[in-house]
Formats: sequence, structure tokens, C-alpha cells
Amino acid sequence: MNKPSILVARPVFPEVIERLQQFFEVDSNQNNEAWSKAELIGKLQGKVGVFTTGGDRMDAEVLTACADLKICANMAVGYNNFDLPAMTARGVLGTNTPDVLTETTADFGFALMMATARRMTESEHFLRAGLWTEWRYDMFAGADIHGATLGILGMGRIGQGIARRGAHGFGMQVIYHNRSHLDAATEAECKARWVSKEELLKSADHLVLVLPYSAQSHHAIGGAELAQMKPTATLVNIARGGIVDDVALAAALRNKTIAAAGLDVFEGEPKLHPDLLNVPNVVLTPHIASSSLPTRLAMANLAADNLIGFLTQGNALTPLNPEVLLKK
Ligand code: 8YV
Repeated sequence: MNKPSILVARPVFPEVIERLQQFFEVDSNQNNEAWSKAELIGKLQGKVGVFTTGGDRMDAEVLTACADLKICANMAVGYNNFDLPAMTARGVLGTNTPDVLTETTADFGFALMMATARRMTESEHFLRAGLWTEWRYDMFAGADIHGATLGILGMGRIGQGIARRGAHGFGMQVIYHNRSHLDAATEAECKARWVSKEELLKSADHLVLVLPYSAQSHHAIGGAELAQMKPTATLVNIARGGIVDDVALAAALRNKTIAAAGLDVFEGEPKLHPDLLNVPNVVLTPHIASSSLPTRLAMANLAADNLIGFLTQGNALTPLNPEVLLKK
């Protein structure tokens, strides 16, 4: 019997491709070719499943043009690249990779906050440029992490991981803003207190963004919000480009409206707004918060498990629209 055909839209671990090949005919973009939407649609003809990463848009146009498609398995917890209502309407299952990346991503968020507060990359650039000739009392003097107020916008699993690190490891006062309050037991475990967005902006010494991207969270942090923050505050974005207005942020960094920022995600990435490259008080990383080797492998395997489970047995570990499963 012929195996069903799937597309792997981006390069991924060879061992994961080998696993998938046990169940499917696999067409894989191991050379990382940049496909136009028309090329992606062409590649998807006759494919029942697709393995995507966060940059691969699966919108209504693609779904309509790919009638054979039954599942889109994202190797990411965020799924703003999926038009989920369009998938549900067409009976296509969407899956993501939650949980397996929570602690790794929280580690990175914390590391980026520390690097930002303590001016680590700025001082390294200074050193590499051969500018270090003497010790000075105020050389790259930054902000403290321990004992400071940690603000978290978006308090899902990753936000809670960052809160726990801050409260238990560094004695930080943790405040958060989220649409819903955490239950009392989780709040107590994270030592976190719900505040209004206004209070979060006003009170945080270090503000970390961990909310999902949507039309509602587009430019949740713009010029008006940055103006409410302390001039000594830092801002870290490990969530999605577009949540911060990057032009407003670059201006705020240049004008010292806030002290510094740490950014792992950007509007229009992998391109960056040039202004961000020209301000010194920003730590920039290329969307790597989940990138430890074991975690990236776990994410890839979970996406593969979803494809295998759904296409061979009709179930998936981490469905985004489980109503599709119930209709089967
Ligand atoms: C991914 C991420 O590496 O999981 C997410 O939502 O942003 C990252 O972990 C990225 O989206 C590539 O798929």
C-alpha cells in the first residue's frame, strides 16, 4: 500500500525525517529553499500533512488551494502563522508544541533580562573594539536584578516559569498583567500579583513580554506605553514581533525613555528595523529563545508525533482545534 504523502516545509533534524519516513512519503525542504506562496501551494498538492515552523503561513488561500491537506503540525508553541478558524471550517487539524519548550524559553527570557540589565553585549562590543583602556567606577553600570520588581505581560506557562525564577531564585517582587487572573495556588507558587497594565508599566523595573500575538496584542507596547515606564526600566520581548512597535522602541532607547531592551523577536523578522541596529542599549538575538538542542529536538518530535498520531490513528497529542478530531 502507498504511504500517505506529507511536506516538511523547513529543514529539520535528519532523525526526525527518518521517523516520518517510516510512515509517510516525505517531501522535505532540507535545503531551506525560500518558497513563494504559489510554490508552497504547488508543493502541497497531494499532501495530507504539513510540518511547519512559525514563519510558514497557512492561511485561508493556502488551505483552499490544498484540498488534500488534513493536518498542519507547527514546530512552535505560537501559531499566529495559522488561520485556525479557516482550518476548523475546512476540517483541517492544527497542532503546536506546548510544554516541551517552557523551561528552556523561560531560561532564555531570564538570561536576556539579565544581559540587558547588566549591559553584557554592549560592554562586550566595547571590549572587542579595543576600547578598554582603564577601569572606571561607573563603567557599564546597569540595573540590579535581585530584589527588583519583575513585570510580566502575558502569564501563561512561560511567563509563570520566568516568575518562578525571579521570585525564588532572585528575590524579585513579581507583578503580572493578563486577561485572566491565575488561580490562587499558582499565584502563590509564582509569588506573583495581578496588576492593571498601567500599574505594570509604571512599577516594573524589568518588564518581560510573553503574550501571544494577535490583532489585539499588535503594538501592545508602543510610544504611549514606553512613556509610562521608569527611565531606569528594561524591556524584554521573547513573545512575537509586532507586539512591540519597534520604531517607537528604537526612539525610546535613543531618547533614554527607558534604559535598555532585550529583543529576541522583531516586526518583519528576519529583517530588523535599522534603527534597532544603531542604538547601543539593546541586546539582539535571532529568535532563539527555545533553542537548546534537546528542546528543539523535543519540539520537532512532538510535531512529528502529531502527524503520525493523526494520520495513522486519528488522534493528536496537542491539537489546537480538537473539534476537528471529534468530527472524524
Ligand atoms: C520557534 C517560537 O522556534 O515556539 C514558538 O512559538 O517562537 C519558537 O520556539 C519558532 O516559532 C520557529 O518555529
